Amino acid sequence: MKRRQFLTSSTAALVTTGAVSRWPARAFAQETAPMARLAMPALLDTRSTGRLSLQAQSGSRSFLGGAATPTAGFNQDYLGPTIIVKNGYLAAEVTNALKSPVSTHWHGFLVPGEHDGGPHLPIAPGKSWQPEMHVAQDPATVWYHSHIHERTAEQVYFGLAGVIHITDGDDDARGLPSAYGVDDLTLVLQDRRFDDAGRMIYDPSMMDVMHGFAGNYLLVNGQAGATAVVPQGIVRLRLLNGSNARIYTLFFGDTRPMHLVATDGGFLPAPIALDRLSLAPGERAEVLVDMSDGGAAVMMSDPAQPYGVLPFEVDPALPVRITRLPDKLDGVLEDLAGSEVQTRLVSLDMGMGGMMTGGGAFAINGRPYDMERIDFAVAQGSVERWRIRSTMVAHPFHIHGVRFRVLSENGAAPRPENTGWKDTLLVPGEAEIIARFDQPARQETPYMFHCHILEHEDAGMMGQFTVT
Ligand SMILES: [Cu+2]
Repeated sequence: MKRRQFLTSSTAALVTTGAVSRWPARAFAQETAPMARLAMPALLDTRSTGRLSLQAQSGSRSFLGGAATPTAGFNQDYLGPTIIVKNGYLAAEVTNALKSPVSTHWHGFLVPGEHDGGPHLPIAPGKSWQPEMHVAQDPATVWYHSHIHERTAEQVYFGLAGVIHITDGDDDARGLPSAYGVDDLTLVLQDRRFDDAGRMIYDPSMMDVMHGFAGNYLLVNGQAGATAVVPQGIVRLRLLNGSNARIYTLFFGDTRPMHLVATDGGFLPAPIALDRLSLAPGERAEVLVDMSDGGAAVMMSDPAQPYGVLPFEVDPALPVRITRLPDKLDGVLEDLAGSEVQTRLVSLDMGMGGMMTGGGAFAINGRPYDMERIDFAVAQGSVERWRIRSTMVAHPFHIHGVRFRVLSENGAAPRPENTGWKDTLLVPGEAEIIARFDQPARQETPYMFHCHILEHEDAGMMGQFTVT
């Protein structure tokens, strides 16, 4: 099979790099039909009710057409619905129908610690959690996932995650595609490991914990080998890296650009044309892609060792709503530099020495995560500058309860895709960020700050702080 055929075929979801190249490439190709059409997650629109109801439940799914695998999801077998939210009152109810505790962290929501859904807010089996929230933030693509300490990696891996669109209904005025699943696609990128029988497995070795658990297949919205079918115009892709550890460097095989319009925390002031887009675990990006040439295109990852992520096909029968790229957007990037009252160093530590003596291998500032220890207190409403330093590998760094700006990356100006509002940032080396901590978090329900490689986070590369 020629490389080009491989990359554009229905087995394009196979990740071919590294130790997994022994995988029988076409074992499940027949079951994943040649033109399986990519489906969107179900919609859960809260805009008229101000309410949402989620149930964490067990399920099973045959991802590759082979054996079925036990899974978990919110309201469904694997992953959860895409929740549409507008600013205002939002009453959530999350019920746990699983046999172990789960939580629901709203990653990107700017809500108080008591509503944040972190490790201090477990939902016991058979119980429910009812946070009554007030959403007041810019439109953005955020997400939700379980966040039980030492179990986050496994719970997210088997499906306890979903996407949230915060919307103000003004995307028509912005000239942005907004028809869900037609010209506005939600794409959850996850690599997963499958055994020879097609069962999804999670059995991290010590090396997997060191590097983060990587899969040998790529799923988009829980589907392997599917093709996105889009109208012959401008298409919006809301990308979430929902993988445990894999970092994508996305590009199109025919080199067509991606026009970045939003980062984790909201819109940019204007689109930024990118040939490549890095997306680390936890990060989101919204890009516009021009499909008006009617040609097929393949989104790929890793220019050095390319593999297919998602093929696109144009269906001329689909309604075309947007035919030109917007020149400007209305994202406002507040310049916080100079107003900081505190500077902190956050060292994301990973050392073999600690591992050999048992404990301490994964830590922040030398201390592994301890639920009973508050690492520091931030004054509510104050601006702080944090210098983030990665050891051994590039770690994606996430802070709960805030959005931040990137001041520098390795001493230079931030890369174009990191110039907007962020809540998760890949740090290869050192970066400086700045944020205003507006939301409160008490000692009982502090905010987390951590590496978003889920195996690192579970192993202790996490800390917690209050905002009072
Ligand atoms: Cu890490």
